[in-house]
Amino acid sequence: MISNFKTFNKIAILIALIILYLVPSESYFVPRSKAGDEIKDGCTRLAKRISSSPSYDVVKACFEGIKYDPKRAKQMLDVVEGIMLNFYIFSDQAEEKPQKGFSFKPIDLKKELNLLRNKKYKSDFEFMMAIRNLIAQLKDAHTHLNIDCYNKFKFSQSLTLYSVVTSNNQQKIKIMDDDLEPSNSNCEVLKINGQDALEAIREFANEKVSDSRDLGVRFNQALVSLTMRFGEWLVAEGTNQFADRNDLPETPSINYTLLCSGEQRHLVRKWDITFSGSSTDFNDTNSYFDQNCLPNQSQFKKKNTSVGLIPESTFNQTSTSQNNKQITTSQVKPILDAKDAHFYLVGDIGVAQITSISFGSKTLREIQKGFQLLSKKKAKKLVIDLSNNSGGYTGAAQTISALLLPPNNISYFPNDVKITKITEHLIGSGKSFDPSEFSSFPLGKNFSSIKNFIGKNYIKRGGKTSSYSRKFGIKLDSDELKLIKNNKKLPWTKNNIIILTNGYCGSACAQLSQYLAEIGEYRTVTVGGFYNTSLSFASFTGGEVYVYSSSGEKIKGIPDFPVSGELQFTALESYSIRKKNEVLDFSYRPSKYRLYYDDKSAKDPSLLWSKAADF
Ligand SMILES: *[C@@H]1O[C@H](CO)[C@@H](O)[C@H](O)[C@H]1NC(C)=O
Ligand SMILES: *[C@@H]1O[C@H](CO)[C@@H](O)[C@H](O)[C@H]1NC(C)=O
Ligand SMILES: *[C@@H]1O[C@H](CO)[C@@H](O)[C@H](O)[C@H]1NC(C)=O
Ligand SMILES: *[C@@H]1O[C@H](CO)[C@@H](O)[C@H](O)[C@H]1NC(C)=O
Ligand SMILES: *[C@@H]1O[C@H](CO)[C@@H](O)[C@H](O)[C@H]1NC(C)=O
Ligand SMILES: *[C@@H]1O[C@H](CO)[C@@H](O)[C@H](O)[C@H]1NC(C)=O
Ligand SMILES: *[C@@H]1O[C@H](CO)[C@@H](O)[C@H](O)[C@H]1NC(C)=O
Ligand SMILES: *[C@@H]1O[C@H](CO)[C@@H](O)[C@H](O)[C@H]1NC(C)=O
Ligand SMILES: CC(=O)N[C@H]1CO[C@H](CO)[C@@H](O)[C@@H]1O
Repeated sequence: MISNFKTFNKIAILIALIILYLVPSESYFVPRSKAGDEIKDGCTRLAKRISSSPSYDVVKACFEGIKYDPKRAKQMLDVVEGIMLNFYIFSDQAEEKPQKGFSFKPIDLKKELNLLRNKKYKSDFEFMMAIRNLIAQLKDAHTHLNIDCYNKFKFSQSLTLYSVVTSNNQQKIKIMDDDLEPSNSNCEVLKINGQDALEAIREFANEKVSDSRDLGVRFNQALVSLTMRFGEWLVAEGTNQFADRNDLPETPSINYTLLCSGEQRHLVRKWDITFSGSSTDFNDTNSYFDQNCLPNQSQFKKKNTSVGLIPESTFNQTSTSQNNKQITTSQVKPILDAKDAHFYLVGDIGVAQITSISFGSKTLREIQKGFQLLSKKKAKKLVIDLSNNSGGYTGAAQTISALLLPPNNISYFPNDVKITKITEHLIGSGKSFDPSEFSSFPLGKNFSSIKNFIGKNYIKRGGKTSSYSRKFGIKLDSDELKLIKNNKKLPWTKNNIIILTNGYCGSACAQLSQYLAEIGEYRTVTVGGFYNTSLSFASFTGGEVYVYSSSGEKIKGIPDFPVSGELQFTALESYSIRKKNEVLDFSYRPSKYRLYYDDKSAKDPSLLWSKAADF
């Protein structure tokens, strides 16, 4: 077997070499001056290993072999500048200093993009990552630039990390499960690459995680979160970011110093690399580039709207680890399961655990039934666990708010959109921004005309004055309105409803939790984060999110997306109702009460429900 494999390998190498020497230097190919008969083209080496786990060095060599093309780079910068300055609702706000409690750098996008324009790059990879990282520094989970060429690999340490606060208030990093060496599970991590482990994760969360403007929430996302699926706790997709990465890591391996049952040991762990690109049908840099980096022309769709609304959660919540966990607390009694909403009784406490907001009217009816069942079973309190919830439809968030809060309440925060020469043309019936889908705020009337919707609202932020539309709400559909109308009043009030999150309750989930906290005055509890440091109960509220991509529609005035990939961005912003001019994304709202994980609750989060109910 082994010798067969070797022979095969040699033949393949030989063929590849012949091709290399026959093909004159191609535009994407960077010749290297290494001597010997080793294959010089990184992507050729990668092609041989693509279906097993390719090595870190080979992936890196393939990426770095793709030549920097000033023309393509200029087009990419023009796309990002055009989209971000015209559509990105926070382009001015991002320049302002963060409110106390948040942690991010103010960014002048135009200035930063100009700096990137004037820099020299060794490769296309270096350039594309620089622009991707600039967008990531906004710390807005709704807004990111994905480059298929370099973001179609998953780099995994094959282990999950978590953090506990011990009974004597020490915060520690630990390994939850090690898929390769199970004997490392439950060990404490003392050091990572020689640095204090807690400090290393904090630094990683600060620099590399962009899911929240709150560092404590980013810290939670750097570590593992469990989410409920099919009656089991699974690793929530998008968590465990320190050990599961989408960008090429800085080093080929990570060196952990572990403390296992009183013994210190070192673990040097390489990245397990898998590829999910559009095609494995490549055999050198040139063909890798054509297959995985260039836009796929046949995918261009013919639609009316220029930018596609993504009402759905963009984060899949699927398992990345085989180590599923059952709910161990015997006192948890399932009441009803409705897609991503699970209803339980824990003693006399009702629990609604909601892990997404991507609900249609059928699921919303089930959710309504879940609340009613808990009421029928005489639940004395209601804990709404919104941890690990990346959102979904704003209409569903409004409907759930309306089911819980007293009737005749407006159930949404007002929004607006940026008005520029380019966006103005996209406002109208059947277009990207359709005023007939919106109602005026606070009166809830229809907008009489496009001009009426656009209004004359100039707001100064970050030293710049820009124009914004009138404030508006997003209309509910007839099913949602019917559901609310026929809702039977629930027995709980702000004195016995508690919202629990790990801070990662984003988008439509943030709309829901922040509305319930602000208008319903519900109590909020968060878990995780840093010891003795307050933590936001919601992140990236946004309003609505749009994408500009290589496979979507074109926008007049913005160049085509030059590579296969997408730029996703926040297009609508939501405002507080009580503090009229406060933009929710930039308003630091920590939870009133705090919980920390211990060894048991990190592995079975249902243990937190009765603790949260005690506040
Ligand atoms: C590489 O791909 C090209 C185009 O598909 C093909 O013509 C060539 O034979 C391939 N070379 C090898 C070594 O597979
Ligand atoms: C791992 O780190 C420890 C100290 O933190 C060091 O002694 C050891 O040599 C390192 N191992 C490798 C392979 O880098
Ligand atoms: C999210 O993950 C954390 C950490 O494992 C857990 O405590 C929390 O309860 C989870 N929440 C949901 C809704 O899955
Ligand atoms: C391009 O897109 C079409 C349609 O989605 C698909 O059939 C085809 O395989 C794609 N080609 C590549 C190279 O990804
Ligand atoms: C495109 O817009 C026109 C005019 O607004 C409309 O009549 C047509 O049905 C739309 N087409 C699609 C595919 O939505
Ligand atoms: C999410 O999962 C669905 C079904 O499992 C799949 O079709 C879809 O491509 C996934 N989306 C992402 C962004 O991974
Ligand atoms: C407001 O607009 C909706 C369409 O979105 C329409 O059905 C409704 O009749 C309008 N209401 C008034 C008062 O014009
Ligand atoms: C918690 O932080 C406060 C200041 O923010 C400090 O006064 C207090 O001593 C801290 N408590 C513990 C137990 O570390
Ligand atoms: C927006 C709005 O009208 N909110 C109200 C909802 O109901 C509560 C309690 O009745 C009021 O305090 C809010 O002002």
